[in-house]
Amino acid sequence: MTSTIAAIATAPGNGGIGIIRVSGKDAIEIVNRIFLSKKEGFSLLNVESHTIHYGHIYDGDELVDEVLVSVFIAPRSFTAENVIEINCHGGVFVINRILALVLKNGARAAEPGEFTKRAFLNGRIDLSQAEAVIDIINAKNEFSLKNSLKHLNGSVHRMIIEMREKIIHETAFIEAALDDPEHYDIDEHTDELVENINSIKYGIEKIIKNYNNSRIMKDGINTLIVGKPNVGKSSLLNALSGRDRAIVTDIAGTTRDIIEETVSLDGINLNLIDTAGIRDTIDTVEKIGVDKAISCIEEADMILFLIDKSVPVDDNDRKIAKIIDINKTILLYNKSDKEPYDNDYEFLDEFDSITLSAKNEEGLDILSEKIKNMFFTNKISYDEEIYLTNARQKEMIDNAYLSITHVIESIEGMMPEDFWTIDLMNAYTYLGSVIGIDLSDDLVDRVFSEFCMGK
Ligand SMILES: Nc1nc2c(ncn2[C@@H]2O[C@H](COP(=O)(O)OP(=O)(O)OP(=O)(O)O)[C@@H](O)[C@H]2O)c(=O)[nH]1
Ligand SMILES: [Mg+2]
Repeated sequence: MTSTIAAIATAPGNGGIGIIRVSGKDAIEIVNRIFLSKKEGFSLLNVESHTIHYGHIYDGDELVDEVLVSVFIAPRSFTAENVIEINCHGGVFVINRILALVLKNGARAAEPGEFTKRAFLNGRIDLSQAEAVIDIINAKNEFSLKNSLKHLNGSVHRMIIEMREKIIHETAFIEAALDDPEHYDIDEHTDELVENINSIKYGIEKIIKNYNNSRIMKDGINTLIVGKPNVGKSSLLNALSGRDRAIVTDIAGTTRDIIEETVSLDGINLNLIDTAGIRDTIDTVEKIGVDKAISCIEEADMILFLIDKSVPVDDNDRKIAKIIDINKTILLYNKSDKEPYDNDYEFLDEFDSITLSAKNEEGLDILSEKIKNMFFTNKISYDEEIYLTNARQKEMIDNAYLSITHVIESIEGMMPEDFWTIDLMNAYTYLGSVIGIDLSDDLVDRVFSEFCMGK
């Protein structure tokens, strides 16, 4: 880990300012070779940490750009190494030229994620924090960004460390009791053990539950638009997305396939999914679409269920009302601009509903409000601090959960104590791997190669 690495840290192609980041033992020396300040006798080698310097980058005698250079001296930097950031005026050409100069003067091009990897290997951050950096880079919306920042504070880390401490404590007690039964009585301790294990199990459950919510925040709410044919589903998709995304006609059975469109409501991403109108049909193609629509119902985070107020309700409406989960559904009485048909809506009483006109775009603001409320109050709690940010962590925490469940089963099934400790230690290892303890290099490499260059 002695080489000095460099990369462009800002998004490619962005105008304005570009940043080239250099990290490693020789970082300051390398940049000092190409940086000139107007100040008499100035050298970057003599400056203090956390200072910024104005000057110019030169390629030999040729002026390349006017820059600001920030200096962070080891270990007080992100990577815990000497770090220099060159803020230049940007333009793809200039940034690349400065990077090339830095490389020519002794640095090597950083691999994707190498800066963060160094921070991890130098003990500056744990793996779950490192993964949160990936999420900051990729964050799709502001809530997601907020969560990523929170995660960097290490709340998952703290919680897992505590669980691991408890596990070690319990394991040690069991081992001690096996070795020295005269002094340690396991039977007397069993109740407390079960209580502790259950609290760990509860903690893991909480983390798993929040993982699903964090997926929603990052990737958006999968919002399914369902209803029988011709109720105005595609019209609603178009109205919410502000463009003619789906074909709208007065012919029932227009939409045959799944149509997706992402819209943003005050920072919450909705993945709107328009589907084929659900009805019994003998048309082969339409039937495939109907089956697809039905199969999406289960997985949707939220359902917008449309009823056409201007026509009689029928068995198709009733069937849909039966197969959707009322808790994640908003019922929309559409076509409010038309003369309403005198229907008995008793079978829909339980649904949370609003009336609107997709065609005239009336009532959409109330719908937005309702979606947001649903998201904020019923489904997601934003104050919740504990989130996992990716699938690898999820897999490990699932494994930990399984191991803990086995411990409880072994205790209840009066299995020999050896069985308890095996599963306890498995849980301990899995929890550790969520936050990057005891990882094989292979895994470290895999995780870090997901990072963008320069981060
Ligand atoms: N008056 C009125 N007409 C509407 C409204 N919403 C949709 N329509 C009309 O209803 C017809 C069907 O609209 P679509 O959006 O294609 O309905 P759909 O539910 O997607 O229909 P399928 O794809 O066939 O299942 C079209 O003629 C729309 O213009 C509305 O709020 N008011
Ligand atoms: Mg349609």
